[in-house]
Amino acid sequence: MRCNRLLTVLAVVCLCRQTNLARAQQSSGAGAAEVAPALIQSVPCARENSAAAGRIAGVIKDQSGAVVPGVKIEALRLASGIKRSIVTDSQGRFVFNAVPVGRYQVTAIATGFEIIILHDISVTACGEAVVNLILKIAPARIVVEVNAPEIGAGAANSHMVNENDRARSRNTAELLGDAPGVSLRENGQLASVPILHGLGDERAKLVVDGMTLSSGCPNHMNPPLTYISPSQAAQVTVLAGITPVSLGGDSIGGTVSVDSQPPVFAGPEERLHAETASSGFYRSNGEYFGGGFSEWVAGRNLGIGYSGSWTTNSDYSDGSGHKVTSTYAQTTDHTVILAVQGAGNLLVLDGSLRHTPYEGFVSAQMDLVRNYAESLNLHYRRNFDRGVLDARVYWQGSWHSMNIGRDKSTFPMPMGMPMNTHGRDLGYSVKYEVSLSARRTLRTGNELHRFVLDDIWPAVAGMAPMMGPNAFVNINDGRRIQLGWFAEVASKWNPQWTTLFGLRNDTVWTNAGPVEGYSDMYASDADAFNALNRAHADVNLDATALARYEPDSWGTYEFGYARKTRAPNLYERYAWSTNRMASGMIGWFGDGNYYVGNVALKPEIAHTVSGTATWQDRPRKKWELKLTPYMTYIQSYMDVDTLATTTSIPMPTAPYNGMSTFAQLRFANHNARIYGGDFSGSNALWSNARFGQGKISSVAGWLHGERLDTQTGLYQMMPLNVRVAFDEELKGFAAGVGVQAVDRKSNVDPHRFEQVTPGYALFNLHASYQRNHLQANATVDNLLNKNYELPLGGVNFDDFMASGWMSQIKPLTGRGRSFYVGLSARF
Ligand SMILES: [Cu+2]
Repeated sequence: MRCNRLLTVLAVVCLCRQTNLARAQQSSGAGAAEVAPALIQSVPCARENSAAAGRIAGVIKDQSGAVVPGVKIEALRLASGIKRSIVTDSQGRFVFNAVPVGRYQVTAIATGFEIIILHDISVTACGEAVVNLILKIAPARIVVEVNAPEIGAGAANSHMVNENDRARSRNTAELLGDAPGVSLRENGQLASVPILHGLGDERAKLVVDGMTLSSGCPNHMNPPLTYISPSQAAQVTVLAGITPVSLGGDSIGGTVSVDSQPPVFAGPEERLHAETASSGFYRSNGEYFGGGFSEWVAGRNLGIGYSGSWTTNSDYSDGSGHKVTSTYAQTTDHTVILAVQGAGNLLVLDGSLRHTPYEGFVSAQMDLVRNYAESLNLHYRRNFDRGVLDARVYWQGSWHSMNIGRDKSTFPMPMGMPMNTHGRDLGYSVKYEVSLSARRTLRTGNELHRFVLDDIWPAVAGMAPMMGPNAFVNINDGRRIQLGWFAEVASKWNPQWTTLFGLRNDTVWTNAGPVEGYSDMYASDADAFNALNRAHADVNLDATALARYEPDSWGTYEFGYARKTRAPNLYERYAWSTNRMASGMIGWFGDGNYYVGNVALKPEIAHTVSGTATWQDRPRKKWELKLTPYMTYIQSYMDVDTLATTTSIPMPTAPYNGMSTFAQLRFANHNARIYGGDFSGSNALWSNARFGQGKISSVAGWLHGERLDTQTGLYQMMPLNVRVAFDEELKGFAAGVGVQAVDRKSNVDPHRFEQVTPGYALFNLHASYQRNHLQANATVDNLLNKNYELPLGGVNFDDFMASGWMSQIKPLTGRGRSFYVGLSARF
């Protein structure tokens, strides 16, 4: 049922079609339902069957080996969209007779068990596709995607979001959780930004329900993942390694996709299919409250739904009991979904409103005082017997305001400093995937993304010439248009070797209109900027080559090379003022420095070699080990040159002299290199009816980033970090304990005066219980109330302001101990 959007996200290479043995294998990251091979056998054709029909049959058992009667089995024919369903008999058996030849998605649904989805089962003429499944008891409504392994999956991590994920996440970026290769930059309470292998923010491609969205703010207070709430997010996919060109473009760090629940229509035996979900939670540290509600009603061909959520919180306290100011936030969202299907066609229209009335940014000089966005997203999908056509057109408008928030009372100007941005995203994508032969799949597509931005700071009465009498025009009609084309071919040469080759071209046009400052004191910069030729066209070429080798049942080895390119964003090119106050408003780094754009900035080009080795005992899925080493050389990495350093404060009302040194930096291209490795592993300790399932798992990452001309560290490189978790599940009850250890961050960026942060270890506990439609979750984060500095948290600018700008600015401290309780219901 989830496959429509999932297929888009993963761009599934269905390599199993040509073989009789479609070895069904569970996708990474989603728990451990055991799945027996889906085997296609020849069966005697019944005379009454047409020659173009076969059967799907199997037996469903639980983990103790007992057959499970009453399991609902659905078979969806991908070409026609026609779904048949059946219930297993007293022996756990099911048979779909006389099903037309083609590709099917088979889903097994039973109360109290994980839902299993097999995406691509082939039915041949007079053949029988055998689907024997072993269901796993589920504490929550967990969906396990099962598929033939696809190339490019080595470094991919995809999981269905469940209540346990939501319990540990304050925002949607945190749903990426323990995915190897991912770290998060702290950015307000709602706007955390993923960093993949050291390449973060706009260096990674962030896709929300298939839409490419832009941060319409010089401090990236509204990055793409803020436009889908954790309660609406149903699936998260991270590609931190070599990304297929069909999923990349205008990015160098990899791809993160977050998708909401795709529509589910009524089956043949239902008149109406209805789903209701509601949830509420409380988190003690920072007084978080929130809740979500969704309703979905569908007939066989038409469905309509609503989902909405609301959260609010005040400031949190760190492990020393110190209140970390400007960490409050509130947000609310509403989405209406309309979907139509028939004869292999699916059309979905989403409309969303999102409103964030306030959000503090402790690392920035400004806070968010309003962000309002509207979006429309129209998605069309058609399944053919040999392929899939996927098309989308979308629009989003955002209205964003910054000013001095309620905690920054020591700001030297009580009248504040209003700044307003208005961003418009408009885009489309058309993707076509087709089986060229039994062993070869072609994917090709065309995408357009257009972003228009205005960034205007109104005059402040009585503050001329520093902040009046005119409005400060920071970006005037900034335009960034990306047009991309790609083609890639996946080939299965023999049972051991699979390859993927792709080429992609993205042309990025940027431009911005003439600007002016608050007054004549800004005129020389403005005149110089207005005299420049500001229109740029960057023609970028990306290429990916990947190979996978599966010599035996224990190991899979995937390795390859990618060339990826990202063109500058509008602020990197067009932030024009070298005035210290004005340039202090630019910069999404949380470091307190002042940034100036560079019209001559070139695109950055990353050359990456990487490999993933996976070892597992495949038949039993008891253990798995995965290792991903990587090395990236980034030509023309968009870093900075120092224009000036200062220890005095650029505020207009008083000649403050600080004790901290800040830099005014101009964006500039310099070559850089990042290398590192990810490790993940899991081992089932026990699995039986009496003791349930016990599992130990671990994720670790290490990397080193270096700018090559100065041989200095790159900004915000996550130090060595290791997570270990022990989890137990029994009869609807699940509990676990985890530890996260982070090394001292000593490889820092001297150009930004980035500070060393000490190492630390955090312990956490979680428990959940599910009964029928209800689930309760409880967690304790930072159990020992450890006081620690966030390696990717930037600085605490609020404390620096509160000291009268007269202290050494310090790194941001993380949250102290916090209790969480949540309750959710699904019908
Ligand atoms: Cu902002």
